[in-house]
Amino acid sequence: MTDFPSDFTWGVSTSAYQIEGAPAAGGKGESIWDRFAHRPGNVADGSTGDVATDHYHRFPEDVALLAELGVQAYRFSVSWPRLLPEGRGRVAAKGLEFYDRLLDLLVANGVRPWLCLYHWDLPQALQDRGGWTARDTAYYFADYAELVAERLGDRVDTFLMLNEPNVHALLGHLAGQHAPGLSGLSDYLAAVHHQNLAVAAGVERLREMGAWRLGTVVNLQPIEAASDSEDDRAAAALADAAYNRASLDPLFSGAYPAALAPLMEAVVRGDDLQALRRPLDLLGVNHYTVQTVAAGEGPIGLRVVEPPPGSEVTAMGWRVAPEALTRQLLELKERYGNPPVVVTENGAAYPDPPPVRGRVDDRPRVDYLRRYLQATAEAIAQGCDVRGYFVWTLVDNFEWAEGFTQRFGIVHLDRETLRRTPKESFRFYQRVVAGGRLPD
Ligand code: IFM
Repeated sequence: MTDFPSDFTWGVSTSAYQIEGAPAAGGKGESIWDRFAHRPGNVADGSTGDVATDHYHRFPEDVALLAELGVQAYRFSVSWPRLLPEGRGRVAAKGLEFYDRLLDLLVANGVRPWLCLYHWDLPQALQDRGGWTARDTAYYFADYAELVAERLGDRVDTFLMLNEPNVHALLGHLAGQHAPGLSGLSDYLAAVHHQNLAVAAGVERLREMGAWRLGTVVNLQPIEAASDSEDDRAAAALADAAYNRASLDPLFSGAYPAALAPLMEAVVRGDDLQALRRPLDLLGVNHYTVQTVAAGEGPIGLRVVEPPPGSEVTAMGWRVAPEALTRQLLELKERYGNPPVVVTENGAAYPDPPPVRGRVDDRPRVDYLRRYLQATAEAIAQGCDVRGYFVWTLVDNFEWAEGFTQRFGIVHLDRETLRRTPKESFRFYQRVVAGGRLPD
């Protein structure tokens, strides 16, 4: 048996665009993902988040699943354009009502709401003004955070600022694979910096308003060089700076990592760097895999190397390497002085079989979760201040550019009927949560 600390927080994570559907209900405004997913060729199976898991209408069923699972916390995101259709100014009362009802139900079921303010679905109206390439977006974000805190904050346990600004900047503003589909180096650099400003401005605003626990969320993964050559090692250092450090170094030490700093000069102004340094109550770490990079073409001169044939990978093609999570958590401890950390996402996509007599046999996911939980426990044993673990995700949902081709849920979704069926991994996680330990 592997025990976790008795005050460890067990949870599950989701995000608004991936589950809610109802893209225009209650006067919701268009988001950049509404626009991007509808453009042919952007999503693998041509799907969109128009229906998603229909959580907007079925949230009572999803909260009942959370209660059955027994988790103490639920991390979800609020859709900015559902509350502020134009991104600022006019508030959509129906949008607030939806989150009001969700929060009430969570609290009534003893599930603590962990509210993430932004998970990639920027109001299109703000994109039309430059989105994250515009500095003003950071300050509109702080105004939006204030609105959420004022109107919904009385039931919120923990506020998280942005989800994975590093991935949002890289895939959405450099690789063009995610909304808003940009691919210029200057767009990328601006998106990195302005999201960092948004985190700082959001934290500052909420600190003035109340005593919530405040954090933000990044996706971290160790980066390995494809070879020992100087070029590959330099490419790995740059990838590490862009992926793992561009959102965190400014927050913890008020500076950009050396490999990126000269490029960032184009967007940093005056005393920005001092403003970015903010104490947080916790850092959310999303972790899935490890990556290998080599020197290559492209705007920042590197390429991602696919895992060699025969590697153990998930359906996303991501290497299964639980020891990399331990390594990642230890690295955070060394780099930033052991901040309080919560694993806010971890999980895996596999081609699950369909339900048979109400059961879904997803043993590979159970195996993945077991090994990654063990890796989390190992990091704790080595002194990392890890305070919680959240599975990604509750119900199979819209996996961005992969659409519905990838299933990450511990609950199976029938896309025709929208029926939810808990998988074996749900039962496994239920046991982990109930006992606070990893069963043999
Ligand atoms: O589905 C995503 C989530 O939105 C952000 N983190 C990674 C998950 C799996 O790709």
